[in-house]
Amino acid sequence: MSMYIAKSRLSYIHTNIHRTQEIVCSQIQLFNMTPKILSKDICGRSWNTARCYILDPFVSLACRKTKRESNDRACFMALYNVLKSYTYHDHWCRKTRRPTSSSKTMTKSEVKLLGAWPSPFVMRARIALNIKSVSYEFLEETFQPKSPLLLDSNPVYKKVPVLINQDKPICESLIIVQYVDDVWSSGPSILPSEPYDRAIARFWATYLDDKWYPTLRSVRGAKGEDDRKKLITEVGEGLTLLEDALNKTSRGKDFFGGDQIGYLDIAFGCFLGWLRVTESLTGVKLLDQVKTPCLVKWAERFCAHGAVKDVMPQTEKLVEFAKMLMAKMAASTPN
Ligand SMILES: N[C@@H](CCC(=O)N[C@@H](CS)C(=O)NCC(=O)O)C(=O)O
Repeated sequence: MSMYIAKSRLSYIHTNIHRTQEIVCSQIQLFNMTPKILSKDICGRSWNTARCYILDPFVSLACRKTKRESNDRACFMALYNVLKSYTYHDHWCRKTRRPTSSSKTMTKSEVKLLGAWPSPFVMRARIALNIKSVSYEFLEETFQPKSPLLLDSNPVYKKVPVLINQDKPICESLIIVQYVDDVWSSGPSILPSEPYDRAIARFWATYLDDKWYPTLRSVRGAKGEDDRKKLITEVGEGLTLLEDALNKTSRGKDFFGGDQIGYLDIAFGCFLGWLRVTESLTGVKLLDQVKTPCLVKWAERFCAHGAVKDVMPQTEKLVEFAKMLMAKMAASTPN
């Protein structure tokens, strides 16, 4: 059985989200069916075109979500994101190409993510896939030794994450996030639409990977108290720069990406777990209410976000993992 949502209902999305939720959820519950959206004319497109694009790659995501999670809210959110993107004219124009094989709905086994639970870089890929409501198989890499799949799919760096889409591997977390944004372009956009904003987001993401995070990581391996203090000061200075970047790029909204989590939110947010680990191990508050008040609020919002909260490891678990790494490092370092 199918569910039909008429065009008039689409307009509810913007004007009355709660009512829309009721409509979608009640119909899903009522029929326990494959959602289908019918509209004679959406944003000036013909019924056939609209039907083709809406039914083909996107709605089945909502459908699969309901089956898997038996959760009306999750189903509604997936459906809502689909509908929302179709009511934006500019968004619609980007989607008028016939879906290529790579943008069609993929079955679970077609998308795999090779990762490791404590890895902040892996979290980036997971958040991006969650934002786009893409189902994927998570393959935990233990590195003992590195699996043949990892060595085959990332022979250059031999690191996780590796996203494997239809047997094609994509390596490097930030490249994966951009790839996910390109392939599943129907979902909420991850990269900013303006070239300048994209450039700025990429600038800060590169700063985080090349400078800020390596400094944070080296706090754990600091040689002596002076070295540790110097590194902590550098981390704090970086956070002040990022506080400023947040104020500029968010333009008063909740995230670096504006109203929604975007590229820079993902690039930075994935390090929050390890930032807390460093705070816990050193006893120094790095994300500080006085020095970086906006980042403190942003971090709370980021961690509570639906695409993030299930993939953000618990700090205590990460602290245990960090202690194990430090013990291993100490054991292998000659006196
Ligand atoms: N620049 C890479 C970094 C990935 C990375 O460092 N991954 C770590 C896990 S957090 C890894 O696979 N380490 C295994 C190794 O270095 O042998 C990215 O952004 O994906």
